[in-house]
Amino acid sequence: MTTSIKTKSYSILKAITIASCLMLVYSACTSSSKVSSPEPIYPIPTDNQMAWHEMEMNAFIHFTTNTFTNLEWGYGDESPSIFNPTELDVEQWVTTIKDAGLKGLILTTKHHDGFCLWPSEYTEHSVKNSSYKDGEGDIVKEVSDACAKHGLKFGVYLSPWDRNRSDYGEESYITYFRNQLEELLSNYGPVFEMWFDGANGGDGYYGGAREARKIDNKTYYDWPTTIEFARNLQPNIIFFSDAGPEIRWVGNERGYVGATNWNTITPDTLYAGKAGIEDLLNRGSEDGTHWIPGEVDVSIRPGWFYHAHEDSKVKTPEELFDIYLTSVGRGSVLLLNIPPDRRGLIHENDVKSLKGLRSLLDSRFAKNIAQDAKISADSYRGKSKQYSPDNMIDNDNNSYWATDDNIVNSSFEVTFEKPEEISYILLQEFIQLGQRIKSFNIEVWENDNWKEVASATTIGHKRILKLDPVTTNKIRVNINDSKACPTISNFEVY
Ligand code: FUL
Repeated sequence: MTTSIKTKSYSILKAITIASCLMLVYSACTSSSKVSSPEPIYPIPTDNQMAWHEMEMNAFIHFTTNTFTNLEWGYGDESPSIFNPTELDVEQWVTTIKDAGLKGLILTTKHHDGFCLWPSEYTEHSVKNSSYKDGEGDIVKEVSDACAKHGLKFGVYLSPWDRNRSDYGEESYITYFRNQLEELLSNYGPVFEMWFDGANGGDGYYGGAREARKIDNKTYYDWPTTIEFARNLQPNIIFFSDAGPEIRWVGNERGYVGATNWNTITPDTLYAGKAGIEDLLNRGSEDGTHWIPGEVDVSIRPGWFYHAHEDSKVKTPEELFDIYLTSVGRGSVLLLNIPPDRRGLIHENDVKSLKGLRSLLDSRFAKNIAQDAKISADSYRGKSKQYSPDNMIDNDNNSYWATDDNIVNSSFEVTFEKPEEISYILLQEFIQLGQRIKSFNIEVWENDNWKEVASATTIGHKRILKLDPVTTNKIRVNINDSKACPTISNFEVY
């Protein structure tokens, strides 16, 4: 009896000891509390920039007297009375845009011709002297209200260059410009983005002077003061211009950012309208001092404004899909221009293309086969579950795979239950800790060997690689170089 009690207590003790050891080993392997998160690699995005990255696709709306004169750049002498959309329906704009999956809308409240889509109290050159609603209309209000109603974010384009104003080029015009900004940023609800165009072509009507005027792009607008003024009115606003401060142009209007696309750039010597910086803007700089990501602005038609003769030249769904790959698929945001016609409607051909784009996106990215695959990595940070490769397929962009600090090249692998045909690979970096990855490649398992099917440089918010379709049961992603330990939040395969 005594012996058996002793034996029993010994066994219990042994079991407890083994269990404690196992728990210790387990917690050493999985505990997250002991493993610190990677240090950020600066610069990093602000919360407002992060929200903008996540929008991915927005609409640009170009609408002014040009729609009625067939011009791209109005001279500034157009009579407001010619602005007469007879069937204007902003609900149609907003629902078309929303159904295509775009998240925001930026409206040209005033283009270079100076005509204002809202009844500004500082000029007569506006809707208040147009035929639209007998001068009682306010298109900025209609559009911002429709955006709020349908859950699209609303943004504003206000052309700095004004070919109508007699005082363009003088100090008083800057006051006029800021007064208009104040109206736009005070009376139309939240504004997520402000678009400052770098175009300053020179000649114009200028209140009847009809001459060429030159301003110094670098100093005339005093951007820092204007931006601070605007930010006081809309604390969450972000500013686009050639040179930022929050979003940069990508150096072309044809629909692509660089295949190498750093969200970082050094803005010291940049300013809106500066010539010769297109390549730099297209790629960004690996060692840039500021987070200023690129936005790809491109029109669904050849022109920015509606012209009936371009009805047959609307980009096809396939062309728009390619633009999606070279903008969103390279870590940028797509700003797709969809200009309303003279009726005040988005033309049927444009609606058709947008629907087509939506169905291509839905069908080509229908089923992420990485989701049900097994994933493993040759290393992960402190062997902590918090940084395990599973975080890349957990549908949660706030969790990520990371390696130890000293490891800047590392691989991960996904294995499918059965061979699958794959055409697209999608990766996302956890950019809240900075953009890190400099080069990576993709291999598939074929005839008992790894075969490279793609190689690329940067990832950023999102990278989509289109492959020649290949059938395989295993994919390996090799991160070959990174500024610091890589952090990847999402991996998808289609
Ligand atoms: C350019 C402008 O000159 C075009 O008319 C258009 O507004 C485009 C988005 O930006 O610089």
